Amino acid sequence: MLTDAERYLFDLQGYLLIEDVLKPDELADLNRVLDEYDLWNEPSGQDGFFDFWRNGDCQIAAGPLHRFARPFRNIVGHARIVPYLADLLGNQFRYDHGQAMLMRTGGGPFHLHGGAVPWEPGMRFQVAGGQFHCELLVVQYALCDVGAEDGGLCVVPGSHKSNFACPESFAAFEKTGPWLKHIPQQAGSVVIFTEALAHGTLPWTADHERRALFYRYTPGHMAFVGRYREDGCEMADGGYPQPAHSAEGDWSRQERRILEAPYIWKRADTIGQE
Ligand SMILES: O=C(O)CCC(=O)C(=O)O
Repeated sequence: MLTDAERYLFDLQGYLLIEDVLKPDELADLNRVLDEYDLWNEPSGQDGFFDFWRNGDCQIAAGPLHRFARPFRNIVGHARIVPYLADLLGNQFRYDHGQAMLMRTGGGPFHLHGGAVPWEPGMRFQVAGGQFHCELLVVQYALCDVGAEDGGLCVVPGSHKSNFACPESFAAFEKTGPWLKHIPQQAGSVVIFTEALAHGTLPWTADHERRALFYRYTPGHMAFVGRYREDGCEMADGGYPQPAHSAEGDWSRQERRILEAPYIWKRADTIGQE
C-alpha cells in the first residue's frame, strides 16, 4: 500500500522515488553478474540476450531480465515493491518485460516519450473511486549512484495528465527549462513511474558507468509487448514471460503468478495467497 503522502505524490507527479530498496548484498550480486555478462561485448541477438538495443557506442539495453541469473529474478517480485505494484496496477498485476541499461560517458540522449497525449492504449494513467488504474508501469532500479549532474532518467512531472502534446523541441531537448526534472538516485533506490509520464534520458556525463534495471508491469489482463521475442522468432507458448523460460525453474509460487500470461477470466490475485 502506498502511504497517503506517496499516493498524493504519485498522482501529482506520475512517479515516486523510493530509497534503500536493494540491500548492499543484493546490489553487489546484481553488479557482479552484470560484470560477468560483459554486455558491451555481447553480440546483439544472441539467444540469451535476444532483447538487445544499442543507441550509439555508449548506451545499450539488454534483456529479458526474467531470463537473467537468479539475482535479477529475485527482484521480479521484490517484497518492498510488490505492495506498490498491487496498489498501482491492481491485485492481479503481472510482469511484462524488462531490460538492463548501461551507459558510458557520452551516452544518450534519448528523447522524451510517453505523455498523456496522444492517447496511447496500454499506457494509460487513471484514478477512479480513489484507486489507481495504471497500465504500463516501470520500476527502475539504480545499480549505481546518479548525481545531480550525471544525466540519465528525466521526466516532466505531471505530464501523465497533460491535455496537449509535448512540443517537439521539448521532446528533443532542444529547449529545456524548469518543466524538465532529472532524478538523482542513490545506488539501490527505485523510481516507479507510469509510462504515461513524459520521460527520457539525458546524456550520461559521469565518469562511472550508468547501470539501471527496468522491470515493467501491467494489470493482469493486459500485455504490452505481446509476443515477447522481438527478434521475430516464434515461441510455442505465445512468447509471454513464463516461469519455464528460466532454465533453473526455481521460481516461488508468488513469482510464478507474477509471470503468468495475461488474461482476465477467473484470474487469481497475484498477492495475498501462498
Ligand atoms: O531511465 C532512462 O534513461 C529512461 C528510460 C526510458 O526511457 C523508458 O523506460 O522508457
